Amino acid sequence: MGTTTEVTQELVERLAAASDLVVFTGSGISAESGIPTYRGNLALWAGFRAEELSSVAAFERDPGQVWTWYEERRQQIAKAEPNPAHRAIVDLERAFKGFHLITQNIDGLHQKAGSKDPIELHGSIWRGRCTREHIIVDLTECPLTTLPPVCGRCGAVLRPDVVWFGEALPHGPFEAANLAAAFCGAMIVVGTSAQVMPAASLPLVAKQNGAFVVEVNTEHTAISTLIDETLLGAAGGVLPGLVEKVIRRVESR
Ligand code: BV8
Repeated sequence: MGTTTEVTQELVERLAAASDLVVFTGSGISAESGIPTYRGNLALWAGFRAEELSSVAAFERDPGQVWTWYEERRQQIAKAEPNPAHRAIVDLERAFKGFHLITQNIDGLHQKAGSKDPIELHGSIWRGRCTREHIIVDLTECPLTTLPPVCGRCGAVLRPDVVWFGEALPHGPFEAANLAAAFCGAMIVVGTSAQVMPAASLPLVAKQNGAFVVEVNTEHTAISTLIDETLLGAAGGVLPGLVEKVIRRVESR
């Protein structure tokens, strides 16, 4: 379980040798785009912890308050641009036949960077779900003219189409993520503290199935002692260099 601040040749070889590569991201990858992380400035809002506001109980108690929080995050994310780390992942997707991007992020910045169809484990802040009919609708209007937004079909209040604490992850995406993790030859984990379950189990699923697992983070995380390598640094700073070397190695085969 090594720690490095340099992109070593061994690291490049192990990643380039993978037939199937998975990239798994958390909010740290969007930090350099100006989006606060959960353990960072997003931790507290109006005296509430993020975990408290991201809950059915909070929404039932005061849907207006929860929507005010999500709308503030939407407006902040709408102004944000993908950073070099998001773009490096798009380059990886082009270079590897077997490639999956799994994200815990609801900000949509991977898609904005050009990633094809990331597996969104925790949903998206750019979709809504009808609280009566449970249909999912795109909610790209920003700022929202009506808060809380309502269902265009039945008029019931919409909720953000995100997974709240205490709620199960959507079956399809979680199943697809587990399969991708179980069958990959290597996984790059970027910008997650790996504390929220069941998402944080995915790097361990990959490790247990023989994959080479490296994390890119500004600090050690809950999985650092359980995986192969920790590449210490800001994702926007180190990922482009790592990806460039890996792609050159893949293309030299
Ligand atoms: C469920 C959407 C059951 C909403 C999110 C005890 C043990 C195990 C589990 C639990 C437990 N108690 C409770 C649970 C369950 C709970 C959980 O795991 N809680 C944690 C806090 C202990 N999990 C759940 O509730 C899940 N559901 O268990 O349901 C069930 C099962 C079946 C049937 C019915 C019910 C649902 C979890 C999903 C919740 N929704 N988001 C919204 O956003 O509003 S989770 C949300 O938080 C994010 O999506 C993400 O997953 C998580 C935050 O983690 P990170 O993204 O890693 O962010 P963090 O700030 O922690 O870390 C940032 C990292 O980046 C740091 O390491 C930092 O160093 C690094 N970094 C910073 N800058 C940079 C950087 N790295 C690189 N470059 C940089 N520039």
